[in-house]
Amino acid sequence: AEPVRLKDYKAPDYLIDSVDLNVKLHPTAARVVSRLSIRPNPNGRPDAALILDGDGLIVKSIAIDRAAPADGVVVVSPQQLALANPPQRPFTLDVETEVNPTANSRLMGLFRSGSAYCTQCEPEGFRRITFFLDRPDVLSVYTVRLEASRAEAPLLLANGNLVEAGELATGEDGVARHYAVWHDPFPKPSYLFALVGGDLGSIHDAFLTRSGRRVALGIYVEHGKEPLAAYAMDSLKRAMAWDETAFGREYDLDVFNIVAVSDFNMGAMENKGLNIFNDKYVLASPATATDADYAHIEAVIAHEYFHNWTGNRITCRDWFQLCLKEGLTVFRDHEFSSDMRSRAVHRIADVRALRAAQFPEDAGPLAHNVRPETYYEINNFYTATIYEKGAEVIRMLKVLIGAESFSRGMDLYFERYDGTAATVEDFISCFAEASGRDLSDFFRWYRQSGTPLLEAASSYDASAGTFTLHLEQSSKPTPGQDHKEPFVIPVALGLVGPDGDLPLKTETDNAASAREIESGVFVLSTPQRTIIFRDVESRPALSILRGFSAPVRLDYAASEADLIRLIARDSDSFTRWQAAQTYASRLLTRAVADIGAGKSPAEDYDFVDALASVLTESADPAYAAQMITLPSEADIARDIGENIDPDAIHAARFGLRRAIGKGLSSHLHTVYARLAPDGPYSPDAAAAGRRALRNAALDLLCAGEPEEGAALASRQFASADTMTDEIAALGALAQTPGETREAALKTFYRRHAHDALVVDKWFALQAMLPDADTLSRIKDLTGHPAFSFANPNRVRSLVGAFATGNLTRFNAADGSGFDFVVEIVLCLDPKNPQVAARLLSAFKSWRTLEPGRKALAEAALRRIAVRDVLSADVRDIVDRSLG
Ligand code: HT7
Ligand code: ZN
Repeated sequence: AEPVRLKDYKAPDYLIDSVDLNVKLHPTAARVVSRLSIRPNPNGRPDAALILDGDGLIVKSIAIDRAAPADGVVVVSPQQLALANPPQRPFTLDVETEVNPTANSRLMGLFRSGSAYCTQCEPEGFRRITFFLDRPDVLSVYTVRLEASRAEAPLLLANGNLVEAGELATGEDGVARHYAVWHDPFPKPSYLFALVGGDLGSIHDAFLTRSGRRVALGIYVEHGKEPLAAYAMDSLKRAMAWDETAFGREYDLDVFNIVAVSDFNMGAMENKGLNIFNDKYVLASPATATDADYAHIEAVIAHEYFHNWTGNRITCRDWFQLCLKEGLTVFRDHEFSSDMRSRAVHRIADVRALRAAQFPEDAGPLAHNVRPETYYEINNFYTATIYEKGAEVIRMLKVLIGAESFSRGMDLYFERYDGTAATVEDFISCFAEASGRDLSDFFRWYRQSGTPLLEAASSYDASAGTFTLHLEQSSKPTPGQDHKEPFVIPVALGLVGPDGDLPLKTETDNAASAREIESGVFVLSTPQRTIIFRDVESRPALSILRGFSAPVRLDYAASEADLIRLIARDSDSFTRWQAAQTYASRLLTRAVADIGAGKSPAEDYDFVDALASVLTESADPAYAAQMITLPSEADIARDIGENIDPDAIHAARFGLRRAIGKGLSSHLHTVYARLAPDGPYSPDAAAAGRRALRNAALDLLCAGEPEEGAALASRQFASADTMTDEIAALGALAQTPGETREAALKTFYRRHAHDALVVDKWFALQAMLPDADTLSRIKDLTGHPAFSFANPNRVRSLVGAFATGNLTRFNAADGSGFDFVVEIVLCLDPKNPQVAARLLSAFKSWRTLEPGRKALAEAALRRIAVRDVLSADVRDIVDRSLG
């Protein structure tokens, strides 16, 4: 098959001004009558054929201008409805189709979750409901009439405002039916269409917009779970208020509804006025959700709400522009969460997530541009590169042009492109105009894939009092891109003396350049640049890439003494944390090499002492928790880069945890005792930070003093009144194989067997155990009554957690982990290709493995590639992974 190419974009030949849908819900034969008001697009090709997209549709009737078309005028197949010579004037097209929601295991189009009916149309699901120009640049006003059995679906929701509802005469089958009509006045692309029908419980509230309009808010959940939606509602109201103050964006409909369902391919969907959510991102109580879950709920609720302006009011011209809505909306949700919580801690968490998910993507065979130029399957482009790197690029833009110009650029974007389907060029042009800067080189961040390497080297001349910094950037080839132009990299930095930050003075005659340097942000837009600082009295420690000012890999050979100084003194909370990570990463990399050479790793007391000071001096427990948490095994693998032996990495990390746990024992015990829960539960950042530090201390104690640690963990497991503390204690106990662990696992299941989302945590924890018998445990768990391959959350928590969160067992030396995941991918593919393909992308770093494992991973991938019948989703991932 040929890929879709950005350069081939053509405006649609026809426009669809309005869509009237009449949907009769039925478990196996839902009827959809659609009336489309179509007209030729003045910007399209005259007399072009009209080809509407379909996917697996059964056609019942067709009319053009309300009359049956003559033979041959309309050619239909399940995948397409074509008019070779459509009227060259406005006309209506009526089509009645039938679909089977119960058989829809792909969870795209109209499907059922439990007994409820719901839809997922992004990116190309609307064509599984009715024939349409299913592309984001066709904007239409929708009116939707829903009809259903009142007993089966007392609730009928669609986009927009409710205009009418009522009872229908009981039919011959004796079923009492009712209807509801929803109208959405805002023209929207088909991917934002949604409907829900079912018997659900709900909570309601209202939001008064800054211009005084009252918006009715509703969250719909399974009956009995209403109290669990309170935090989501609170998050929604805070997000609505924040968007008004931070971005000047007000909500525009009379209602905003959220429906939580348990069968969902992704996190949530921003359908206009009717967001549909994976219930994982709605339901929370202290006893069932961790602090991380609360933070995710807040972030995802906000993210989908923010799409109302960045995605819905201004949408994407085509799917190549996906980052226009996703990167920007992630940027906005990060800003929101930073304002709601600790900005410093949030930045660290975001960078950890970027490095864990996006850096390996950029370094492997699935690397692609933030704005891709070709795709085979758009479903596979909902990636960390589009979302997280897309957000980083916008963050960089803000650093580059300054907050004021950035804010003016955003206002201009909202004003100029409201109601349109825009491009990334349109977006960037607003900032070029607002700042008066030429951003054409900056645009390379959208056109070139791969993570640039920023190399820094420095020298200090004591007699001259100068500190010279040399910066150099380089980028490795990525698929389809052998050569790269230099990126525009804002490098925020400072010089740290024994007592803290030093003033930045430079040796340059150029006033603009001096101003730039003295502001602490240098722009590296050429392959290299040298900066000389003057009046530097003693050798400073370089604090570079403050705030993680650009998504690059940094290579700077800071001395260990400098790192210790930064850990103690850096005024930038990100680089202070980074110094601790860099120090740990060095120790771990050395330890991996030692283990590989059959030697035992050397101990380092300076690092342990530095962490001791963090524990005694840090005022913010959440930040201290980040400081004492070592790089993950995947982080270490990435730092090493090639010839990866996951077992050596695991052993090295365990060794360092044990050394810290032993070395800091008394500090950790003090912290653990000092931060014991007191007072009523609060999900706020301060209380969550205390729990985070206490549990990080417990984890290290368990590594350093297994018996004492296990005793603390057992006590915590027995008495915990929050899920955060309960799962942390279970995780700590699970470090040691044996009776205690198995008993705790059984107890946890017994306590929570009725709650699928908590059972998911139980699956995930077991899937990530480093023990040799983990795979057989997982295989057994696939037969557990709580597990189902039909539910994406279950698959992700068991198989997904194994493939992406268990470095040693997924990459087991005998290839058993690869074989298992391949087997699951093949079995899932016919049922839910989107979930299967996402699982397969866990192989994205296979080329970095040591030769034995690498060969086994390749063989496993080839077993998929040779299959004749594969979904487009899995075919695309396997071909690119091997390409
Ligand atoms: N815009 C949405 C992306 C999405 C999606 C959501 C649920 C199921 C399938 C989906 N395909 C694409 C979610 C978001 O980023 O906000
Ligand atoms: Zn989004």
